[in-house]
Amino acid sequence: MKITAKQIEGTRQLFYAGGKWREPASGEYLASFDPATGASWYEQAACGRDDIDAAVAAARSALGDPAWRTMTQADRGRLLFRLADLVTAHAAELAELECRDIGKLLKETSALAVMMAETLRYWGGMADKIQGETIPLNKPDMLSFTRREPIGVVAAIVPWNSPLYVLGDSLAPALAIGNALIVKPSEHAAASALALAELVEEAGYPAGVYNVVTGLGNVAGEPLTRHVGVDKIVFTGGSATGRRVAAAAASHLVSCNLELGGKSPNVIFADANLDRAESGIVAGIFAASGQSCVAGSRIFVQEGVYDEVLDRLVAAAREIRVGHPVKPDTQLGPIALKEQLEKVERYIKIGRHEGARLLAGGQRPEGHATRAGWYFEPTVFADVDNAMRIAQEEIFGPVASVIKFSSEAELIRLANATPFGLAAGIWTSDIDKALRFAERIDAGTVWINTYRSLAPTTPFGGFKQSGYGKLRGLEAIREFTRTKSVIVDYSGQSQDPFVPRT
Ligand code: TXE
Repeated sequence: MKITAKQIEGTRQLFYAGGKWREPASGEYLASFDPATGASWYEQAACGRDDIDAAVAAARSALGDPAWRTMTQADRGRLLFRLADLVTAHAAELAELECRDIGKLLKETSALAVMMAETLRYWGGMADKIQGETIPLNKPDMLSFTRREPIGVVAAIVPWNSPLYVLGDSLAPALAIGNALIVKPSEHAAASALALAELVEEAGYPAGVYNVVTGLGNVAGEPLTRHVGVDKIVFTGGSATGRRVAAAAASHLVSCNLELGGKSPNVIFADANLDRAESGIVAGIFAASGQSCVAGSRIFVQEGVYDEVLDRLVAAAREIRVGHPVKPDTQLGPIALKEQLEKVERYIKIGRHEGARLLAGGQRPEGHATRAGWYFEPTVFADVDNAMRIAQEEIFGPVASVIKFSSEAELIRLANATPFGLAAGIWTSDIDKALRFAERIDAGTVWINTYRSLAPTTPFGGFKQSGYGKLRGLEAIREFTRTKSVIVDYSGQSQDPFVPRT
């Protein structure tokens, strides 16, 4: 791989379309910053409308290329297995690139690269099992059958928080099914999508099946979502941008998937195993510095154990080792972007102003190792009211808002009182209570006595303002195919032209 952290440092990276590395038409490049130091470390092409046109033309031509169009489903599966093996072989380099780009712990980016390869293998196995149905008609000597066809050109707009892993959720089904893909990675985290282009090429994909356009959201992303040559959009990112993407999709009547933010409840009942619950709560809000769409940022604690859980959580927050993301003993790395760090700081002021009790963190840490980068201490707000902004709005940082509740009915009411509906967690030893919660909560994913457990086999996507459409699992087949119904009359008789064949 040529695109490794060492090799791209200080360089300009071109964009990738039609199997070629290209200069952006603007001739301009954008700096990418290393959150651990705050310094620029490479530059990416600032793509615009002309470059998007080129990428769409390349993808459309791949769809017509017999090497891709007539490739058997089994062979498309084999290609995905080959790509999965290459990702596995280069997981360390991919992990290092992402760690530099977004400051996520190297051990987490390493795990995510391996998980992305697993997603590719899941869809590699699926490729030759995607099939239509034969449907009986209420007529003799007639039948209908369905074909599941690729939709065409899929645009995947990817955020900065888990770029490679999120990309895998679109890439794997899109290519298993025979679509062509254009990736627009975040301007803050493009390196892994670019590096992947080398592996896609090495795996043997025809040119134009995988393309990467880099640059700003409104300059490169928006024209891509409005392009009439794009047949499907998969967007993962913030809710405000999600609304713009949905409007762009509507402008040329194509469907889109929106995987947006959340304000997920993570609930501890008094009968929970508190040791397990504590680690699940910490995993939910402090892992990845809280920059996760499924972050369990509203922590509901039942009154009988409220003080004990608060003590545990505050002690755990204070013990978390904040430091450089490459160091193996670091538990919390920097925030990925300066703007994001400033957003977190704004919410600390808001929380204080709203009257929540700040029990831990709330500021940038002291100390030499973390002075230069965009670090923030694990933060706990107690006595939060669910109506406060720190309980309603996505902060996307290591900030826990702890809310007390008494009864199950009150909990369901409060937990559902949010515009979002992405995920939810519950900690209890009472299976009846857990299942009642799973049924009544408005969330696309519910975790019982676990949190942040993800699998390529299990549909994922939010309710309410967390978006729509499902990635992962069998449900994703629908998202990346179009169904064609074929009706056949094998009676050998002419039909009455004036009576519909109902
Ligand atoms: O995301 P954006 P940002 C949330 C989180 C964060 C907030 C803003 O709360 O603080 O969103 O983050 C591209 N047309 N999440 O500004 O803007 C952009 O270039 C087409 C939650 O970084 O949503 C990038 O590739 N594309 C989330 C991608 O959209 C556009 C993960 C996401 O950027 C565009 C990240 C446009 N008009 C942030 N504008 C999650 N669901 O996990 C931007 N983009």
